[in-house]
Amino acid sequence: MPKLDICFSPELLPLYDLRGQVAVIVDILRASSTIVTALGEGVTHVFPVASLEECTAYGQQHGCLTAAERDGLPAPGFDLGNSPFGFLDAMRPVRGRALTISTTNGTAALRRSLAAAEVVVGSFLNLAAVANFAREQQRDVLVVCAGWKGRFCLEDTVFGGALAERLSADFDVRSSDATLAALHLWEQGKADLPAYLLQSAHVRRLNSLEASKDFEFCLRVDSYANVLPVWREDRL
Ligand code: 3SL
Repeated sequence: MPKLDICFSPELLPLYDLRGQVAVIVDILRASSTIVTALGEGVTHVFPVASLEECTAYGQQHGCLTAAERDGLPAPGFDLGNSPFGFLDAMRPVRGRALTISTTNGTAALRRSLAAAEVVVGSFLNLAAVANFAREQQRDVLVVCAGWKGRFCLEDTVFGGALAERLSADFDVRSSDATLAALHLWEQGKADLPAYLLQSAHVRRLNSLEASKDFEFCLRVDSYANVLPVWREDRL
């Protein structure tokens, strides 16, 4: 039976061998949720990049939309920040456009995970799509939590628990302490996810930046149940 494990921070990635595995990159608040929303709203493909310089260069090279965030705020000089609502604005339709995006933690975590056999982006919004893909692949899965500047983030780990619960019939979710811990956290929070995650550091950070509506949006389980960002060549 394949195994599901959880890496609590990209800083811990050197402890894992990603080769042959499915890496699920998770930055619930907000990069992975925003990427899923962008594709769900008709963006054709996404170039996730680590640096702002690459974001500018991809934007010019591909003539695509650019989105960038640093420390929770939109980085100056780009079309969009990292709010999923940037892709839901009827005044600025995104359907049919390509996108390049750079965020503090999420896109950097993705770029650090490319040794995996398959790299996908996970969020509560597309939990079903990620679970279905993992079942089809029948490979070990590593949930890579983007965290915050190398530190543990509650919401990313709680997502790991939600995915482990969905896959518990088909995957070994009991042999890693990290997965067991995530399952416990999910069990604590699942009845009322917004209330449970209100205590997390990044929610407090977003609230201070007046981005609390993003927080509620990012917790809508399976609202883009068929959207699966999969890494192919240089894009999702
Ligand atoms: O660090 C990231 O990747 C972002 O998702 C953080 S924020 O939610 O935009 O502050």
